[in-house]
Amino acid sequence: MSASERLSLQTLSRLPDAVQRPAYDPRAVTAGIVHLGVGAFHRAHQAVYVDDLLASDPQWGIVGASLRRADMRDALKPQDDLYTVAVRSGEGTALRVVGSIQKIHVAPEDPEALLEAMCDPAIRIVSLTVTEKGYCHDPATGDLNPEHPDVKADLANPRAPTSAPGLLVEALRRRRAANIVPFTVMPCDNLPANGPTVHRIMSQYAALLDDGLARFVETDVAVAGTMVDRIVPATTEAETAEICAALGLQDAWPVVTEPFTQWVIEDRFPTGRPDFSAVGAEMVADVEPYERMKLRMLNGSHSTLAYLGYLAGYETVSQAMADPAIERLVRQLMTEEVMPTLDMPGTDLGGYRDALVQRFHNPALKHRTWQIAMDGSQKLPQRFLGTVRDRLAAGASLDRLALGVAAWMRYVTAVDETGAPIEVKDPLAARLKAIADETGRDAERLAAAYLGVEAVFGRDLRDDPAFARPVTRALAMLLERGAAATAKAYADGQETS
Ligand code: CS2
Repeated sequence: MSASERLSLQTLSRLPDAVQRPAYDPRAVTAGIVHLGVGAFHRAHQAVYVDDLLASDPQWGIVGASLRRADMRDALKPQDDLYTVAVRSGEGTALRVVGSIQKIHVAPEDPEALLEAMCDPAIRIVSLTVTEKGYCHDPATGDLNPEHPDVKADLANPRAPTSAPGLLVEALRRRRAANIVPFTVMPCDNLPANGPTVHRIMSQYAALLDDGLARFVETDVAVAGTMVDRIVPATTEAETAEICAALGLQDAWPVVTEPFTQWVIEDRFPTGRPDFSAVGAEMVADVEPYERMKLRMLNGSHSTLAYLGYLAGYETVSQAMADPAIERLVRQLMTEEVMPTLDMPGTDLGGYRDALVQRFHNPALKHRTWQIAMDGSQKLPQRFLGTVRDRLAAGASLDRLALGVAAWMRYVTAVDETGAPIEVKDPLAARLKAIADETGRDAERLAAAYLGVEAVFGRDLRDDPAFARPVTRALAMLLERGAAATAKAYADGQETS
């Protein structure tokens, strides 16, 4: 067998026995789901559940779409959209080839082909992983941002949209006009209350076009919120080479992930759905408490690790976690400041926290702090600020939350502790850097200037001294003593000294 041959339907049978492969004939599958945003996360999460599902119910294949770039389609098309999922932990690696994606559209190349797929009556679900910023909303309020350049472009040309809200609403409009039942929308991104939030964004977008359409979207379209969880770092070249060697075949873009996976889905699919619970998803009436728990516990800790860890010179999450002060700090953050805000009867939150700490330690994952640090302006509200508002309302302490927020502020100044530039990826990066350049290094002024960014902090937090004070204190210590020493001082309970 030559290692230069490509993974494909043709070569599938040549995989080593240890590699799991589809338990169905991918050629016999028909499409039931369109997925917008075929990135690593989708391929390691929803597409794996669907891969399990197809063995008993072959009508739920996935037609994928990339909303910006062609790279995923280009990588997977020559291999019949098959790809490998490598599940890695300290115990080793398990490989699995997934066949649930049937085709990938590239929206900017041919929006019409994607809209046609979304209007196929066999499609019952349109799911999304377009990242927080893909919803074109204001992160502080959760409302559509009508000034967003993609929204403005779509409103000017609504029949050939390119944004996620534009595509969803146009496809729903066409289905309505053709008397085809609407699909259920299933957002799978880390937004707060992602079901109601995405429903509102769609309705608001539709209202800018047509009142009747807006009413239809509001009342006749179902949006099933979800909580999704699996850590999926960007695949490195070395990992790709290792995986190809183990396959004996070339896979242009495998995904690497952890053993843990969780999917909680709001059971709201009036026009049909597959038996997701048969493949391990949890169907619930109200998904919000699960989302809140996950966003505040996992993602809040992740962002704290990302900003403090990056500034302290740690490249990956597991390296940051190997710093005992940072590990202690993350535990304190969850136990003392996040867990009291969660109302989860029947859930062992302490056990959930301990499992998270263990997942963050996974030495086999190269999850870069820089990757998680991306798009902080879109992530802070659901990861930190909801918790902050609950703590403020309860008159409770929030020093560790404030430290996470201050570490973000220090990070977006775009200069690290050695004076080298930081490549800050964020839709607001230029503005955030300009704020630092204009304001200088005075913690009080810098914190006040960042707290004034309304799209992140809203109007309430800027003027609340119970929040501004601990943020300013943390930022002062970060600027003076650096992230490693600050993390240690906070972990030792010396944050006010
Ligand atoms: C991470 C998430 O990149 C990030 O911001 O916090 O992608 C995280 O790994 C997932 O939400 C885990 O489910």
